[in-house]
Amino acid sequence: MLIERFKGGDPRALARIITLLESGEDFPEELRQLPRTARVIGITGSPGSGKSTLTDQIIQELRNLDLRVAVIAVDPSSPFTGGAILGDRIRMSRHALDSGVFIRSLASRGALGGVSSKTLQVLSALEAFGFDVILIETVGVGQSEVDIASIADHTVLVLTPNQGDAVQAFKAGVMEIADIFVVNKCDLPGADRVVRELHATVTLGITPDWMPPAVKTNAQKGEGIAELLQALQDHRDHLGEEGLRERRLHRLRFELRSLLEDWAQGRLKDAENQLPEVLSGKRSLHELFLSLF
Ligand SMILES: Nc1nc2c(ncn2[C@@H]2O[C@H](COP(=O)(O)OP(=O)(O)OP(=O)(O)O)[C@@H](O)[C@H]2O)c(=O)[nH]1
Ligand SMILES: [Mg+2]
Repeated sequence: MLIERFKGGDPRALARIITLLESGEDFPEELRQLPRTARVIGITGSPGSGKSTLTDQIIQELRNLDLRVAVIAVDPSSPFTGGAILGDRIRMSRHALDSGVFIRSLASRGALGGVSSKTLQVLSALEAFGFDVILIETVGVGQSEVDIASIADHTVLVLTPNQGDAVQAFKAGVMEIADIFVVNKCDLPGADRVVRELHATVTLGITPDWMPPAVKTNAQKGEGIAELLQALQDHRDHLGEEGLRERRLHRLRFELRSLLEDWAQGRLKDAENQLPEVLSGKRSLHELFLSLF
């Protein structure tokens, strides 16, 4: 049975369940009770800032610590989708045969790239499967980077030196989501300037009393990755059990809201057909509204 194989740790059963979730099946009841203990790290930033390359390096470091790692890439354009770029395929292939690593890409919701309730269900499945760390890569355009901060325990915002005025490049509300800034591609000129800019402008983020640090990395060469992991650990220590609990409550709230939104969307579709009756005065809009429940 699929669920038994899943519980027995068969990655093919996990992949199958994720496919079923994606096609709209409900989350299996038998898996709901399994504990949720994975650390969830959100990695977001502009297109091409090096998120996948960085993720690949983080996987490597975590594997060195013998942690089991899953990656969700929420973006159709991500190299994780199957490697439009040959280089990415080669780069990812080093983890392909590692049973402690599971990588899956998921379509984002609409053009804004928000995190959908399906993505959250996949996250739950990965947690239930027993991964120690789950990395979620989202492209920082539109809604996704704000969503990611609602579901991750730690949110990493990736910037690059060639972004011009890096801090101004993001729209209001985005800088605030970062628990940790990464200035990637630090081999390019201007990295120190971006770090200075961050230090000058960044105030407290969403974690109380936590000043988000800026870590310089060269993801291509694997430089600065140990420092990034240390920053993640510092943030974890800062959160403590209470802070971590807060984050998880936040994630559950987000998940609940997503489910409600999906439900409301469905009901709206049903109700739209009946709007002509409201227009012709056969029934009131309020009556129609009440009939939806
Ligand atoms: N010079 C330099 N190039 C890098 C570095 N890290 C990544 N790159 C390159 O930047 C390009 C984009 O890297 P990706 O990891 O695909 O970036 P991404 O943010 O995942 O891109 P999207 O998922 O498409 O938004 C690739 O050609 C990488 O090789 C770095 O530290 N220095
Ligand atoms: Mg990518």
